[in-house]
Amino acid sequence: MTQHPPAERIVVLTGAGISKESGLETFRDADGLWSRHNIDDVCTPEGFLRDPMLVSRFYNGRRAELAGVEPNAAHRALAELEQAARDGSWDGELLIVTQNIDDLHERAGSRNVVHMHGELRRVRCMSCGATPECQGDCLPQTPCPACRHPTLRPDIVWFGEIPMHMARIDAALAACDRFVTIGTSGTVYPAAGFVAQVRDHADTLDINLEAPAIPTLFDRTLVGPATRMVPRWVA
Ligand code: BV8
Repeated sequence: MTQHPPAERIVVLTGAGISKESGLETFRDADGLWSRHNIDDVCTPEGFLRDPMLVSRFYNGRRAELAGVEPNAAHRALAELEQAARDGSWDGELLIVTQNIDDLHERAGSRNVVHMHGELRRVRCMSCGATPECQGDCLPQTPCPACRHPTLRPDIVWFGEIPMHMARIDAALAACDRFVTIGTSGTVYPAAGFVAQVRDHADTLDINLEAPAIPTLFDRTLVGPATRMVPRWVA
């Protein structure tokens, strides 16, 4: 029997704003991470080469924070929508492409999640390429569990590095009929360019505390906190 494509194929792009009400900081809000950390020092490969201890401490601190927070109603609403597709009560397909490196989507129950900027809960060995889980601190001298070399780095995409899973993301964007952005300032590429990539074939919606910088980019906008607006959109 031919497999009919689902009635709706939705791609959701999330940014730091979806995790804000869980207690994690955003980047570009007034009190955000970039108000206290210099991007070049902590979010570039050059910064890591210059001072691996500073960068390791930056990510160790965010990993420690992550252990103390929980998914919120926005993460849970997306997980429930995916569950509806799995149990057949919704004839659709949902892929979450996240710029976030936290694991709150997964802890809310989402399985179709692509981390295009990497994940806090993993590190990467620059000698053997292993990407072991990392629950606690990882320091420049921490030996890789696979090859024992002290050459671990955060498994994170820094500025100037190529985002992960781009082929899968581009294929999903080309096939989607609805594209929703949640809690992102739309300032970092290539993620910020996704809406332009889909506008000719998908309905586009932005969910954010503020109206989008270029409102004409989206067919619709829902302005308000993610924990209120995402469950309303999913319902
Ligand atoms: C690449 C690491 C090539 C993880 C991050 C000149 C022009 C255009 C582009 C460039 C340029 N020069 C350089 C570039 C490329 C560069 C770039 O885009 N620079 C920008 C700054 C101009 N990009 C890159 O280098 C990327 N790589 O381009 O490689 C390539 C591309 C494709 C294919 C092959 C090769 C790599 C970018 C990744 C950098 N890594 N972080 C980490 O430390 O977390 S970026 C960082 O910004 C985070 O990943 C974050 O996710 C991302 C985006 O930020 P947001 O998530 O949007 O967060 P922000 O704070 O900005 O906004 C929060 C929003 O939430 C706000 O709108 C707020 O209103 C809202 N909000 C707050 N509270 C709530 C809420 N919304 C709802 N409810 C709430 N309660």
